[in-house]
Amino acid sequence: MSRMIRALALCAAMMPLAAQAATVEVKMLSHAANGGRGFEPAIVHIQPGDTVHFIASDPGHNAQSITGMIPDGATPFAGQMGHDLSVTFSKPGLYGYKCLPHYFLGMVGMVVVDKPVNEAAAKAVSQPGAAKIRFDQLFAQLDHS
Ligand SMILES: [Cu+2]
Repeated sequence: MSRMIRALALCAAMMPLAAQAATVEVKMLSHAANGGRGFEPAIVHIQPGDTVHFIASDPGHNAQSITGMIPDGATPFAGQMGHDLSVTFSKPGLYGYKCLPHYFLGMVGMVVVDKPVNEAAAKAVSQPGAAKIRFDQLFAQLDHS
């Protein structure tokens, strides 16, 4: 193998490390697949450095992290009502989030960055109203994915 070809092969082998960060879209909806208000998709799996773009598809919603449901040392986030929000996630772990006015109605979602290392702590957070039912569904989905 010539030195040039060897160098090219090395570059190709290293490509995944240099892969561009991805952006994933999550819609904030008044009529999600389950019939009620919700985030779609409700669970997204991404890698550190990737961005989630929350889209204000319908008015009157936001996305904000739930205290106790993000990894240690991670930065909480909170979008403005009715506005898109882009969040870049760097720390691995599970991020539980809510729509503030519809939290108790179960408008919640999860972002999983690499592995849900803080899943047990996130599960232990007490949830209001229908948010508990919805999170039970999402955790069950996560555990079987
Ligand atoms: Cu909402």
